[in-house]
Amino acid sequence: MYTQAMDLVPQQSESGTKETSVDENELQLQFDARIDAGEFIEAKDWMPENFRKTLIRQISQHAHSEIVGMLPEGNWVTRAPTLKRKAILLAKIQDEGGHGLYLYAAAETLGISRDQMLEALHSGRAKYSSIFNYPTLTWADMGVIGWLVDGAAIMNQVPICRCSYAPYARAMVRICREESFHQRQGFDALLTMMTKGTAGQRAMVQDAVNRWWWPSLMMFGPPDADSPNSAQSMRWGIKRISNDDLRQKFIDAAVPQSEVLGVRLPDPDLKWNETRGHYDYGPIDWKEFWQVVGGDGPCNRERLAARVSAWEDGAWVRQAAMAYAEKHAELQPAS
Ligand code: BYC
Repeated sequence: MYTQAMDLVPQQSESGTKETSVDENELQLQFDARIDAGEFIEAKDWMPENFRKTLIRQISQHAHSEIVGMLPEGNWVTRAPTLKRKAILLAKIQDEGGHGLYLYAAAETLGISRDQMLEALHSGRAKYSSIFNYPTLTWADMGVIGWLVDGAAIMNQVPICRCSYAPYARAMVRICREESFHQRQGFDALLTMMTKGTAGQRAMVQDAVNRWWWPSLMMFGPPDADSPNSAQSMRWGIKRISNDDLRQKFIDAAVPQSEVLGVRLPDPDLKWNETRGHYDYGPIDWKEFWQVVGGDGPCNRERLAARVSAWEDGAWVRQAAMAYAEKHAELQPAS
C-alpha cells in the first residue's frame, strides 16, 4: 500500500526510538489551536508528520486520478460526433492534465518529488479513483462521465477548497471552476441526445446511466463506518464533509437532474423520504468497490499499462529538457 511506502523517515534518537521533544509538544499544541481556529497551514509552517503523510496520500491519489481519468475519455477523441463535441472533449481532457499538474505541484510542497509519486503509481502501490477502471463503451459514456462523474467530483471537491492545507485548497479553487464546466458539457450532450436524438440514442444514454450510476456513488469512498482515514482527516480539516454525507448530497442533486434528462436511475429503492428530507437509496456493492480499488476492476491493468508506456515513451522528452536546461545554465554569464 502506498500509504506505507510513502512514509517519510521518522526522526529517531540514537537509541532508535522516536523522540518527541518538549518543543515539538509545544508546536503540536500551537498547530492544534490553529486548526481549531480554522486557520490555513502553509507549506513552510510546522505540521505533524502524520498530517503531512495524510496530505501526500490524498493529494497524490487525487493527482493520479486526474491523469488516469484522461484515458477513458481519450478513447473517444477520434470518434466524437461533431467538431464542436470533439473540441469540447479535447479541452476537457487538457484541463484534466492541468489539474494533475496543479495537484502534483501541491503535493511537492510537502517534500515528495513528482518522480516518487509517479513511481508509486506505476508500480501499482498508489491508488487512483476507482471510477476510471470502468470502460467507456459508447459516446453516451462521455456525457454521463461529465454529468455523473464530474458531478460527483465537484460535490467531493468543493469542500476541499476549504481544506486546512492552503496549497491544496488554492489548487482546488481553480480545479472546481473548470469542473463545473465539465459537468455542464456532459449534461448538455445528454440533453441533446435525449431531446433531439433517435430512440437508439436515447437507449444508449439510458444504458450508459445504468452502467455508471453505482460506480459514481462509490467515488465518495467507503461508508463512514468503514472509512479508516475519515475521523482524523475531519479532525485536521482536510476533509470537511464525510463520505456518506457527500454521497447523499450527490444523490439528492442527481435525482431531479435525471428527471429533466428523462432517464431512469437504476435503483428500485430510490425514493424521497419526507422525514429525512433526503432520497433513500438501495445497497451499494462494496465488494465490487474493494475489488476495483484492489486492482481487479474491468480496466485496472489497461489503465496502468497506458500510464507506464506514456512514461517510458516520454523518456527522451525528459532527457532533452534536462540537456537543454544544463546547456542553458552553462551559457549563463557567471555573476
Ligand atoms: N477510489 O478512509 P477512506 C476527477 C481508498 S478525479 C479508490 O474513506 P479518505 C476526474 C482510500 O484512499 C476525482 N480508492 O479514505 C478526473 C483509502 O485507502 P488508502 C478524484 C478509494 O482518503 C478526470 C481507503 O479507500 N477525487 O474528478 O479519507 C476526469 C479507505 O477510504 C476511493 C479525489 O481524489 C475511491 N473512490 O477518503 C473526470 C478527491 N475511495 O489511501 C473526473 C480527493 C476511498 O488509505 N480525495 N479509497 O490506502 C478524497 O476526497 C478522499 O481521499 C476520498 C477517500 C473521499 C476519495
